[in-house]
Amino acid sequence: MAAARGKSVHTWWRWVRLGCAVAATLAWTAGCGWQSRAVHPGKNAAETAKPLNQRPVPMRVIRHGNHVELEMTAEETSIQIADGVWYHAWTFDGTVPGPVIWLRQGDEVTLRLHNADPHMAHAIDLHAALVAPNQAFVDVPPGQTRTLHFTAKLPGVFMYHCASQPMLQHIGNGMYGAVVVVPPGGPVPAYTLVQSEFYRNGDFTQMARGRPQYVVFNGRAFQYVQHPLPAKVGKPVYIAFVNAGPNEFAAFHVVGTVLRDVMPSGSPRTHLYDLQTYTVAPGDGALIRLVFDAPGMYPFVTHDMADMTQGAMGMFRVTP
Ligand SMILES: [Cu+2]
Repeated sequence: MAAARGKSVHTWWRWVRLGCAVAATLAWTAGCGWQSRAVHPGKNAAETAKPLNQRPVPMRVIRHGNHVELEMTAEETSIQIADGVWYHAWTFDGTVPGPVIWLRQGDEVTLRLHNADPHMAHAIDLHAALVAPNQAFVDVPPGQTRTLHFTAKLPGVFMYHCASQPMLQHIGNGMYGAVVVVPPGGPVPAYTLVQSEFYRNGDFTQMARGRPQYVVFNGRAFQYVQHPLPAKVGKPVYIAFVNAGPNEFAAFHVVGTVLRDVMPSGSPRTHLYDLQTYTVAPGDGALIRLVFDAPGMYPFVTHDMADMTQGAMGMFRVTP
């Protein structure tokens, strides 16, 4: 039995090595040099003479009872998206994805967004906020700060992202993250996974055509193959999953088990039980309960094989 499991993992590792090779080849052959006529994208990394690499400024969180004050910073920072591959990213707080915003249902939130990027305006759109977007999700010019207020009325697993135009480019360059709103007595997820894509040199042509160079969990290809996520036999593990896109659908699947309980958008009002694979559209999320029956290594992937091969694969290491 142990030998059979060993063989299975060996097979998946061969997939990973093949995936890395294919991704490298695609990266090398990808084209560039096209500008959209429908929208006017900013310069991509290859066109910028001296890309900024601003120091990450961590999110500031101050909580008084159910009043939560958040301070976030839009900035340009270089990040590592695969082994030896750096990307000139547009970010919230210097990381991709941006920080997870943890809230309790009913929290009154004040969010100050400071735009430290000298090149362009940025904005923030939080799917957890039920507000008028033309009032709340407005552009913040370079060097300025804007404040928005919302109440976390609904529990769930939500996306946030930059709302400045062209949004495809701002999200494609790294401006997104997860908001997790936990209801009273609700489970707190052990892991947050954000699926997203990177396009070669931030090239807008490739973004518009939907041809990613890498598809990743939490900003870096295959990172959880190299550093598996721990879990225990028989102990439920809750995953807050967000698909930031900007283009690819996620087909979340865990090899060797089923998704025992899926709450679409993380809403506790809907439960789907014992699914083999669950589709998460760009801009959506889910709260997923897993239970592992035996110790071993369990790959988690998007079952879109092209996307998996480009980096959207990780491992759970399950112990007794
Ligand atoms: Cu932006």
